[in-house]
Amino acid sequence: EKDPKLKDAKVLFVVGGPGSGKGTQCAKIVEKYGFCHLSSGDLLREEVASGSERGKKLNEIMEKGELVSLDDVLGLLRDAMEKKMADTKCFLIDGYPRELEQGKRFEDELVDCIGVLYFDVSDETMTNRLLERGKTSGRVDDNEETIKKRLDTFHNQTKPVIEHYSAKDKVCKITAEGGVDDIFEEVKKYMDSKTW
Ligand code: B4P
Repeated sequence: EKDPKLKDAKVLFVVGGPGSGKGTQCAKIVEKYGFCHLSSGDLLREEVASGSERGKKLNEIMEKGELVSLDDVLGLLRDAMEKKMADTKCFLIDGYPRELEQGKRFEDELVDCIGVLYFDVSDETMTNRLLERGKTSGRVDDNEETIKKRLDTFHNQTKPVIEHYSAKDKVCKITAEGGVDDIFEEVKKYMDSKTW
């Protein structure tokens, strides 16, 4: 049963490997198109920062580069979306779904997605970006060992999500090796091709 409170929500999933530029491009989309940006990673880090028992458990999992439980992420997203519905109905759901079941549960219990924006980047580029960010980010997962684990998690668990939505013709794949503004030119073409 879908969530009646989210019946009019328009959802764009934003996926890609760790460091593929999801967060960076979402910030630019918000600036130009005024969507509500919900990053599953940011929501989880906020929970960790609150110092709650639940946050401590989440931090251990993120430190290992693994996926936290589906119920935890879905609950955070649902709460955040319901709160924002009064301001906007257009949502960028960034970093989600990271496994097939996440996509299914979201669409069964919340609302269907309009499309999936996929940033395609080589492992080498993603690793370099994250190591660079790790110099100043203070994030528990921006180190060489965890980055390797996160890339494995992406290839094993998130790639099937992209295949699933590709088969439904819902994926816009963007080659995201270049500079931030060049990539955004491609993103705009997709955003302008839809009615939001
Ligand atoms: P996330 O927070 O989603 O982290 P991420 O994959 O690193 O993406 P991020 O948005 O940070 O990277 P971006 O490409 O913007 O997830 C962290 C962890 O949380 C996961 O490993 C997992 O444990 C957990 N988690 C999150 N969602 C979950 C879910 N749905 N289910 C279960 N667990 C979940 O930026 C990377 C860097 O590259 C930045 O420094 C940026 O400045 C730079 N950059 C971006 N674009 C660039 C470009 N074009 N050129 C050069 N540099 C660029």
